[in-house]
Formats: sequence, C-alpha cells, structure tokens
Amino acid sequence: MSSTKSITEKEVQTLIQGKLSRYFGVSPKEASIDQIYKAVVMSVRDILLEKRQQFHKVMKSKKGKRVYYLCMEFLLGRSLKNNIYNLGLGDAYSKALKYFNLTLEDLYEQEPDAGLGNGGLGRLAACFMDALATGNYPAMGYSIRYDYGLFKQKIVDGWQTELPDIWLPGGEVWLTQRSDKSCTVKFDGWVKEDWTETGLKVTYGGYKEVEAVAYDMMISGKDCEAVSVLRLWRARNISHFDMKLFSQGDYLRCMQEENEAEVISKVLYPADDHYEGKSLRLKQQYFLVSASLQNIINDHKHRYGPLSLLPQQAAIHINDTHPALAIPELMRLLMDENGFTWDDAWNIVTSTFAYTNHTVMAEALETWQEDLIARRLPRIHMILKEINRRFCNDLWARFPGQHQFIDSMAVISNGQVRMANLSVIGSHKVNGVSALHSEIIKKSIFNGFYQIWPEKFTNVTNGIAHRRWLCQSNPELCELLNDCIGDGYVKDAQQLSQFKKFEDDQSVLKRLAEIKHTKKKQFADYAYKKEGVVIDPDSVFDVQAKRMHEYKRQLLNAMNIISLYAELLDDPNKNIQPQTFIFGAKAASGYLRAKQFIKLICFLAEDIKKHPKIHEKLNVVYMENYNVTMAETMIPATDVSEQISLAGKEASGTSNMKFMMNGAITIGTLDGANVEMSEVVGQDNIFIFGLRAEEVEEMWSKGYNASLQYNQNPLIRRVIEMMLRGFNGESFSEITNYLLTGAPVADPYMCMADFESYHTTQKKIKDLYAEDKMRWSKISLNNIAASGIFSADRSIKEYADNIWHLKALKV
Ligand code: 26Q
Repeated sequence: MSSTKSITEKEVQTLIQGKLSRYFGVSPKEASIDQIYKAVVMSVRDILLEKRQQFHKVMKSKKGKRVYYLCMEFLLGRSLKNNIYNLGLGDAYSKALKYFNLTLEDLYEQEPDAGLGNGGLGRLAACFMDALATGNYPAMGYSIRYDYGLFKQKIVDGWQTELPDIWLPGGEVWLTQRSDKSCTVKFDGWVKEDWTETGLKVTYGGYKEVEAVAYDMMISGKDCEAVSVLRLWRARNISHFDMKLFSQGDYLRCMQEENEAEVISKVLYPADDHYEGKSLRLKQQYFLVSASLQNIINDHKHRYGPLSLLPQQAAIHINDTHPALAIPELMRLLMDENGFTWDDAWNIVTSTFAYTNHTVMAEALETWQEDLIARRLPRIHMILKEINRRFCNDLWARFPGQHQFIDSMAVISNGQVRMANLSVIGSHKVNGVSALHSEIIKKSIFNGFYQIWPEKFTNVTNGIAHRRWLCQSNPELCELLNDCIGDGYVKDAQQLSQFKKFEDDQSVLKRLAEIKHTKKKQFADYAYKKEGVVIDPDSVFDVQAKRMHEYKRQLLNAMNIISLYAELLDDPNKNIQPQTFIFGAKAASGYLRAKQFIKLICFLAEDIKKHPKIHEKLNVVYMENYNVTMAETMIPATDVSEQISLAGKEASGTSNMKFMMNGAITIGTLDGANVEMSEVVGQDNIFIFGLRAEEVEEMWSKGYNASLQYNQNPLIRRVIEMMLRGFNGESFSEITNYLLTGAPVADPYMCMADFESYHTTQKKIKDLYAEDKMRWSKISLNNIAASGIFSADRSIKEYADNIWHLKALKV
C-alpha cells in the first residue's frame, strides 16, 4: 500500500468538505465543530478502511494464520489522535483544518472516551490491538458494543455516585456497521438426544433467538501495512412479523416487538473486583463468544475450506475467563453444525485456544451456578458435563483414589461451573501477566494442572502501547529523546536504552527536569479547568491512579498522608518538601468499602485545606472520573508513581510501566511487574518497600495479628486516632474497625504490617527530591532508558512466537 503520509493537505480538505456536504448538508462555513469533528473522523475512517482492504488482499493471498482476541472489554479511550499520529497525517490535517479555523487539538477535545472497559485488563486489550497492527500481524479483536461504557464518576460530598456514560453520540462515527456479518445467538429452550445409525443426533428447540449485529472499528499501527479490526457485537431483537395478525387488521399488535434481547449489549458490568453470577452477564459472555465463533468459522470456511485446518489458520485467545464459553461453543459448532466427532472436535479446540489469567484472588475467579447454565444454555451445559466427565475419567486413571486432588481440577463441582479450570483444560497454553504472577499461578490455583501439564504454562509480561503513552502524550519528552538518540524507539522501544548514555549529561538532565515541570504545569491547568482545584507545579506530584481496591492499598497511601498531616499539625512551620498527593480511581458501584476509602481521601483533603499554612506543603487532590484521557495528561506530570499493592496480589499492573516510561520514580512493593521493573532499572533507581510475596504468605499462615502492629507502632496509633476523631467533621470508625477488628480478619491487606516500611521509604524519596534535583533527574532518566522492555510490541511478539505461532505479514 502506498504510504498514507503522501496524502496532502489539499486532499484532506477535499475529503472533509465532501463529508460535510454529503452527511450534514452544510458548507464549511456553516458547519458546527461537532460536524467538522465527525467529518474528520469519517475521512480518517475511509483512509483506514482502504488501508485495511489492501492488507486484507495480501492476507488472503498469503493465507497467513490470524489471531482472534476475545475480550469482554476494550478500554480504547480516544482514537482520533492515535490514528492521525500512527498514520503520519498530523501535518496534513493540521494545515487542512486552518481552512476551518480549527486546530487538531480542538477536534481531539470533541471526542468522548470509548470506555468499554473497567481498567487494566481492558486497556491491555486496547494496547495489544495497536501493537498487533504495528507488528503487521493479522489480528481481530472481538467484544461487545455496549451502549454505555464504564459509568461516569461523580463525587458528591465525598461519596461516589455513578452516571451513565453516553459515548455513542460522539463515538459511533468510528464504527462501520457490517450487516453482512450478522448472525443469531440462541438462548434457553430444550435439547433432545437421539441415537441414529450415523451416531448421536442432537436437536435443540424452543430457544429464543437474538440477532448479533457487527460493528467494525479500525485500529491503525505505526508505519506498517496492517490495520487491526475490532469487531463489536450489538444485540438486536429479531422481529417476526405475525402476518396473520396483520391480515386481521391488528396492525399495532403486529408491530409490537419484545424488547428483552437488546438489553444484552446495554451496559458494561462495572465490577473488576469480585465475581457475581448474574444471568445477564452470562448472556453477555455467551453472546460474545457465540457470535464471534460463528464469524470465525464462516470466514475460515470461506477462505480455506475444511475446519480441520482451523488450528493452522487461527489462534483464538481468551482474555481471562470471561470468554471461556468459547470452548464448549466451538465444540458445539464443530459437532452439531459441522458433523465432527467429539475427539476430532476436542483436538481442534485444544490446539486453537490459549488463555491468559489476570488474577489469583479467589473472589474474582468466575464460577457459574450449574443450573443457571442448564437453563440459559442447555446444549452448552451438556457439553460442559461431557468435558468434565472425560477429564475426570482421565484423572481417575492416572491418580486413582485421589478424590480431593481430582475434584480441585474438575470443571463442575458442587453445582458450580469453574471457568478457570475450563480455560486451562480447553487451551494449549496458559499464561500469567508478569514473571511473579506466572510463578504464583503454577504454585497456587493451577498447581494440579501444572503437575500434569508443566509445558502448558508460560509467562508473557504485560506491555503498553508506548506510542500512545509516551509519543502522543509526551511530545516534549520525545523531542528530547529524538535529539539524544534519534526516533528509532518509536518502532523499537528497546532503543530507549541508548538514553542511558546521557545519565551524567547535565544539560540533558536539566532539560528533562524542565520537561517534567512543563507537564506538571499542563496538568495543573487541566485540573483547574476541570475541577477548579489549585495545584502548585513546584510541589512534588505523588500519584496513585488505578481502580479503587483494598488490595491496591490506596488506604496505605492515605495513612501515610495522615501521618504527614500529624507532623505538620504538631509543627506547622516544619520545613518539608511541598507535596501534592493526587488520586484518580473509580470504585465498582457496589463496593462499599472502596467507596468509604474515596470518602476518607476527599474528607482528608478538605480538612487539610482548613490550615492554609499546612495546605501549602501538603495538598491532596481527588480527581473525579479518572479515565484514559485523564491518564494521558496525569501520567507525564507525575514525579512519584505509587505501586503499593500487597505483594502477591497485583497480577502485573500496567500503569506502573506508563509512569516509568514518562520518567516518574516508583515507590512500590515487589509485586506484579514491579519486580521486573526493579530488575531492569536497578535497586538504586526504584524505591522498594514492604513485605515480599513469600513473607506475606508466611505471615498469613502463622496468623496475621493486626492489633500487634497497632500496639507496637505509635505512628500507626496516631493515624488511627486521627481517623477516629475524624476529618472535616466526619469520623472514619468503619475504616479503623476494618483495620483493627474487621471480620473475618482485621486489616486483610496488611496496611499496618507495611506501614513503617512505606513511611520511611516515602520519607527517603521525598528527601531525595528536596535535596538533590540532579540525582532525581538522573534516576528519572534511568527509568525512561530501562522502560523499553515494557512496550506492548515486545509482549505481542512473545505471544506471536510462543503461543499463537503467528507470523508477521511482510508485503
Ligand atoms: C467478572 C465477572 C463478572 C463481572 C465482571 C468481571 C470482571 C471484569 C473485569 C472481573 C475482572 C475484570 C478486570 C480485571 C483486571 O483488570 N485485571 C488486571 O489486569 C491487568 C492486565 O493484565 C493487570 O495488570 C492487573 O494486575 C489486573 O488486576
């Protein structure tokens, strides 16, 4: 394909004008900014569609293997800037827009975030689409076109409330409806089995049908041939006109439709912390996998013919257990609709699927009530029972008498269907998302499976789309990088390591500090405009931005702030480094404990403001409605990155990588990918504190005694006392109870056990900032230089080489 870079300003202008007149019937002079935004998006979409078609032709002729990435969430954020950057069209569009008296920035601001995800898992899927395209891998993502993405967070008197996220009016313009790809998904009904001379015949009847309508979104890579496609399914009622009613003249009754199907794609479930067995969620999951697999199978048949070739031509990835029903669904499609025997079908299934695990926390592991599955998905239920029966039989033969061991690996036990076990059994590879996490899953939840199939387990450490998180969100830093090491890192992030050569170059370090200051000013302006909060860009920016969760320990951060507050209350003239603690986090809507933590932080912030002298040195800011777009201005402005989860709980973390790449210095536990970060950057360039995963385990097994921590540490006592006395007129006794006497255990995420270590390390990092700016910048530079390994390009290459056996398509 000819490079899109050759598209000129004039061509762009004509494209936009054409869209304005065709779709809105207005001239450039009459057009509103919203219309111009949409016309611009349509023009970019055309360029992408054209590019995709070219790539498609090559794929078809080369018959290359493809990867299909199934995920209930894709947290895309905005797309316009990403596509224009990746296509190299910034100049042409900027110039063309002058004619409309607008800048690209004006238009970027028009776009709503596509918030079709909760947090890390959904954002990872989005980063992977970018890396897949850039690596020239033939890839397709599948998800649901939710009418409402993750809720909008509004904080009223410290309490989080949720508002619907209405993204389609500004976001739909990216989607291309593919009526030719529609299919139907069946729920409920009954199944009958009959033995005939050709074998078992299964009849499925009495079902309700839902139409799945495809919407495609193109995602460009950087300077490459490929375009990734994200196919989103929307549920639509199937209207069966009752012609009898019509002919009887009952026109209105004939037009009435049952509306229940469309609720399936209405809203994203906002929980990422615990699993809830809701019938609608089950329907969403099956809707996604059934539509996607029908689509994959149809395309495969159309292109290659026999389904026996599926494993050679397709790698299907299940991202966490949420799409795990893909396993019995592919069995169903192969057997019931394509005449395969069980054994042949099972071979195809297990050589096609791979599965990524993203959590070891028991409460997040998905299990479904067997009777719910039996009712909603009767044929799938049968297949699940058969998968389980055969698997348990094999285990009985290998491990006679070992009831407990076998039961721990069963798919169905005690009336529950365990999706993680199903995913392991139905996949040829299972991976964790950081080195530590991949070790932990082998020792804990999947230990039995690891004993029988050690070769199945592997690791792929997460990565981030560094072109979005560095190049687009921090052009100032990229200018410095370009001056020092050239721009090779844009396509090959490992080249960032060359930046290390400049660690003692005073002028580079000075420029680095200036850039950070610029980004801090930009964020302070943004925060002022958005929320009216005043932030001093000369204070150190200490940021914790991620979902609000007990295990991520925003509470530990708050406890340290309270202890600083105490120090300043005792001596308001104390000379300390001025600090701004910034939080951004949504809590799952039903997660009351997390909502209490938000309230604590907000009330603490208000309380501090009552002491102007203290407030000058200690500022706490809770940013409302943290999302991808906010992250893009917040992360480059950060000095200190908080990665303080209880060791063993955070599977990887990905914001840790984004902060690092933007030169923030991490204060963190040895958890998730922090472990690898500390290895690549070196102990001197990261502030590690707290218990290690094995120490946490040991402490638990001996019985963790929270009140001992309290009794032994006067600082903790002071913090607890202050919470009890309250902030801004409100006591936080529920939280002090949680820490001291909570049921079933007090302080379940060991904030108190790690407090002392965190507090001293906090002091160290802030002293360094106050006392030695040059050393600070040097450490910052070292973090940037070591961060290249955390590019999603590297992760995707590992998936392609080791799991999917997928080759990049070279043109
Ligand atoms: C499950 C059932 C019903 C409703 C919702 C869910 C659900 C939805 C989302 C459960 C979990 C999630 C999201 C999990 C998640 O984001 N995990 C994070 O994944 C990142 C990418 O691998 C890691 O970096 C984080 O450590 C991990 O917490």
